[in-house]
Amino acid sequence: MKKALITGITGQDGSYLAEFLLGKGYEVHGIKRRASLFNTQRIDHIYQDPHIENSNFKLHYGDLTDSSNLTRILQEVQPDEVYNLGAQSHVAVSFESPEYTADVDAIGTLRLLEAIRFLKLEKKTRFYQASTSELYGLVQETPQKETTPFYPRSPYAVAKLYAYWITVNYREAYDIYACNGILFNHESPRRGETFVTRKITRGLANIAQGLESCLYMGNLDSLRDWGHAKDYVRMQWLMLQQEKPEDFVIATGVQYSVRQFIAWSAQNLGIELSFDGTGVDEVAIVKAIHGDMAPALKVGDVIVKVDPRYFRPAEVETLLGDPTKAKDKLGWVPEITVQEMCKEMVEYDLQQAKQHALLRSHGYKLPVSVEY
Ligand code: NDP
Ligand code: GDR
Repeated sequence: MKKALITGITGQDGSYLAEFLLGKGYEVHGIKRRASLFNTQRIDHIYQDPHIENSNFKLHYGDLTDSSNLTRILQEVQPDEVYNLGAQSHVAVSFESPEYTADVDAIGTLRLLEAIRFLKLEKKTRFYQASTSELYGLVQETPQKETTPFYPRSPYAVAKLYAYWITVNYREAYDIYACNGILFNHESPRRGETFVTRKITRGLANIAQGLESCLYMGNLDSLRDWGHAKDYVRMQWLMLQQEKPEDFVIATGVQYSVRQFIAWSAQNLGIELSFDGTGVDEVAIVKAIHGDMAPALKVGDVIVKVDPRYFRPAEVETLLGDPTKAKDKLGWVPEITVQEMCKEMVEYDLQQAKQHALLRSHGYKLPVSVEY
């Protein structure tokens, strides 16, 4: 039985990857951070009581800022594959916590690679690094592929640039099987609530159910190449199954604006929107309502407003990936379209909003809005 160790197992990708690897018969180990509240909601459905014998899903307390902890876990587990998905992964937050972001996202990667080297696991352990389309930042070529020059535009992207190159360096210097997956944005109902797609689907579902009145957004013109996280974790595994380690762009090859994603999300709730104004004055107004999913709304309501507080100090305006190499070498075919994904996310968030509305009508106080 192969053993995999996943950092960031409690995150969106970690949870899908853990499910995927368990399905392939792996023994899956995950590193989770100690938190004052439970932080395992995304993996509770695959959790196994550690008291049962032959459990093939194990969690270890740890942190990417703690070398001795990482080294001890690697020594204990002796993994065949390490997936480094752990990160302070929010671009806007990285402008507020740049040093911490560098420590976790850049030096955290080095710590893991050093642990592999220190424990002499170079020949045994294959390493996947969660690299990102944010490396392209101020894009130098469209669409972006493996050879496109990088131009990072945030402390997050700069930290990930270090992680990208240290992964390449350890591959070349120590012959470790180490790969970068340069993944473009990927989303799902498990996406963190402060990333733009989930902020939109959750915010509009809450508004439709009367839990909130307005969704405040940043740059609506931003263009992204969005895929589904389930499709993307399959590629993370495939990259570690090749004869020799290489870096791959994973993307759909199609881009849309944030405004378009808002319009689709609204349509999935039976709401037609009209966008008025531009830049900081832009708003979206309810033009028509179909069906009964938005009982709290009426025609003419303003439910989206741009708020400059969500503009970033340096923005990545456009990203569009060219996944040709992954298609040719890994047989990459994304199975879920962005429109299908948007529908799935809205349905999930509408269900949640209905439950919250019911609980609220019985006196429970629940948080509904989020920053970023
Ligand atoms: P999430 O933000 O959902 O998950 C991040 C994970 O990292 C969480 O499990 C989090 O733990 C953990 N983590 C954060 N800080 C630390 C730390 N100091 N030590 C150990 N673990 C830590 O991200 P995604 O699942 O969306 O992304 C996975 C990886 O892929 C990240 O590295 C991200 O930067 C990268 N990426 C993501 C893309 C996307 O579109 N989703 C695209 C390209 C790259 P906790 O739950 O406790 O917060
Ligand atoms: P991104 O994702 O920065 O691409 O990083 P995010 O969803 O946060 O932003 C995408 C684009 O939408 C614009 N935007 C807003 N973003 C947020 N969060 N909130 C808003 O209100 C808002 N309004 C407009 C942003 O300015 C941006 O242009 C994600 C993360 O998962 C990274 O970890 C990963 O590396 C990259 O995707 C690929």
